[in-house]
Amino acid sequence: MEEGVYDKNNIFAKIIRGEIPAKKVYEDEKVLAFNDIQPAAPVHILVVTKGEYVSFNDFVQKAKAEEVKGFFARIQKIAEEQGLDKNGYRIITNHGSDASQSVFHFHVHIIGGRPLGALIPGDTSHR
Ligand code: DGP
Repeated sequence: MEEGVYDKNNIFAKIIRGEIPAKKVYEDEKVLAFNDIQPAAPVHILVVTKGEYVSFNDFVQKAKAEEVKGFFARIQKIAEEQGLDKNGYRIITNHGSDASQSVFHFHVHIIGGRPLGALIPGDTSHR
């Protein structure tokens, strides 16, 4: 894939269009949240924009401030609704190859439901 070019046939675009099933957690006109197919923890939700952004960079550079704020405010609400506030949770977004981004439609992982350990596997510096 050419870097920075949005592919309308990426897997999350297909989930948004209803062409591929997903276990939806939340949906409105701008945001969709669904369970990750390979959960890393008891709660592992992907929150995606309905707007066509390749990654975090693309989203922050192109989306209006209101959309950026609304997206992150929604992540907080979903985490709260999942009961993650009390014990904590982690949000992750992977941009590009060093971060192993594998789906090129901007998304944030909400991960929680157990102690999550090191920030990066094998790295004990944040324990
Ligand atoms: P990332 O590395 O940040 O691009 O993570 C992409 C995530 O998407 C990864 O945790 C697995 C998940 N995923 C990939 N394909 C599907 C799918 O078809 N359905 C669901 N629910 N999740 C998927």
